Amino acid sequence: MTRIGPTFTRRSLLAAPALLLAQKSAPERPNILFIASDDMNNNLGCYGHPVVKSPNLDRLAAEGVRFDRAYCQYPVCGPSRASLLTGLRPDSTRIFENNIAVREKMPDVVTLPQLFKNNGWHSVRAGKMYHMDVPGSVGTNKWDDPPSWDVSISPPGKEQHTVGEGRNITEGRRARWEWVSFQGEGKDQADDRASEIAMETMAAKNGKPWFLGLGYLRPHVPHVAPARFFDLYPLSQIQTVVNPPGDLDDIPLASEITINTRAKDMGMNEAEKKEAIRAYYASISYMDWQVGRVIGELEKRNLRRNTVIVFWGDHGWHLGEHHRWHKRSLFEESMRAPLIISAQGRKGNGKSSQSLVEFVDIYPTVAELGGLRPPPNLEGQSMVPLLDNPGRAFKKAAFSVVTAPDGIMGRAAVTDRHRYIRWTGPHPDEELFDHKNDPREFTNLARMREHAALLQRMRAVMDAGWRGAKAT
Ligand SMILES: [Ca+2]
Repeated sequence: MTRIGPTFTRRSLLAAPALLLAQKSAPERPNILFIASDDMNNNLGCYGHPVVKSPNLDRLAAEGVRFDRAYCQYPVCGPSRASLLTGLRPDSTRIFENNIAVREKMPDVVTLPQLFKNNGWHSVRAGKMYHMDVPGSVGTNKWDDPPSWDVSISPPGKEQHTVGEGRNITEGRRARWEWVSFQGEGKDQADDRASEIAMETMAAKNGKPWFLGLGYLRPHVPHVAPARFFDLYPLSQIQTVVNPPGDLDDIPLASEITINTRAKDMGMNEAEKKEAIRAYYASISYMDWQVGRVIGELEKRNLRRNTVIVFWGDHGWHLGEHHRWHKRSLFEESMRAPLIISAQGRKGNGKSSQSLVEFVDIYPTVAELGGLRPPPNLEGQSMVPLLDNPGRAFKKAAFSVVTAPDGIMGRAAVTDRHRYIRWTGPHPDEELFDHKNDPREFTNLARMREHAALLQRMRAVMDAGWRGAKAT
């Protein structure tokens, strides 16, 4: 116990009477079950998907508030997670790529799990919370942040080496879309082990509440899941996206370059696309099943009432929209991700919120739900008012940024109705979409003279930035 020193003791003695009083009236310190799913877009039953089966997350959404317009601050794993877990935007974290440890750039930052740890919570990581290269670095702690945790575990997993039926659909092309359907429960999978660690954490009796960062790898590729989850999705039921001819004609070169590592549709034909989508869906249902196991254990131990559950995907994922099968775009499917918060007794539980929220808002929200004061320099705002009144107005815009080789940088501002994207670097350009008339973002209005006034207004939103879009 390194923190017990003269200073701690003296302060404790002085604080003791006040603390006792406060404890009588204040609620118990809640456990925090903080669940991340990798490359998870909004294709969940609770978000209205017609085919995907996610009964456990649907139930969680019914017991909490589902955020329908939650946006990540960078649509790639490492930068998004660094931003979310520090409550700071990429311009402040200066993490614009994968494979950078948070503490390299911010030695003194107090991360969200660290805040809880510093205040007496038992802080545990099971699986991918900060960046982890999947599947290459599964089982390693390469880009973890040790000061965030009391216990930090990267369970190994067999990933694409799992014995079963499957293949790499895009073999020999500049992409990898591999799946394995296996028999049995998958005790050799990292996600299964992560659930076991989570359940062991709940069983520990150390007198402390816990903060549990539970990071699932699925539905990130390779899509490895028990056969019964593949069986949920007959190929005949899978529908592929139809992009109108010429969809990409009005898309800036910079936008194209952000995904140039992958060929258009990864060179897949219709049958291969369906096979790829089925594998992604099967991985979602497997991850959902893991979530169900963990929440079931929580209920069995009678801990559900005093546990705040937060579920988030680190960014979205394209399944063929604009011929993309990846993240790293500033389109809706890549920038938006699922977010569900379930805290007992909130008036908005069972409802959804259409208000714009950003992933930097998660840190101050969870801190408030734990009764903790977050660091003053955070760049998001607490969503707790939305947990009681999900229909309440919140932010005027949500922001995301993405980078690409040769100094290309794209910034997106999403308002209630529009998306504006500004590209800087060697190919400066703009995009503007009207979600009311064009929800799938096929027509770039920035190229049309008749929308010049709207373009000016959206440029002003971008120029004012997040400080100008704050909730009041
Ligand atoms: Ca990811």
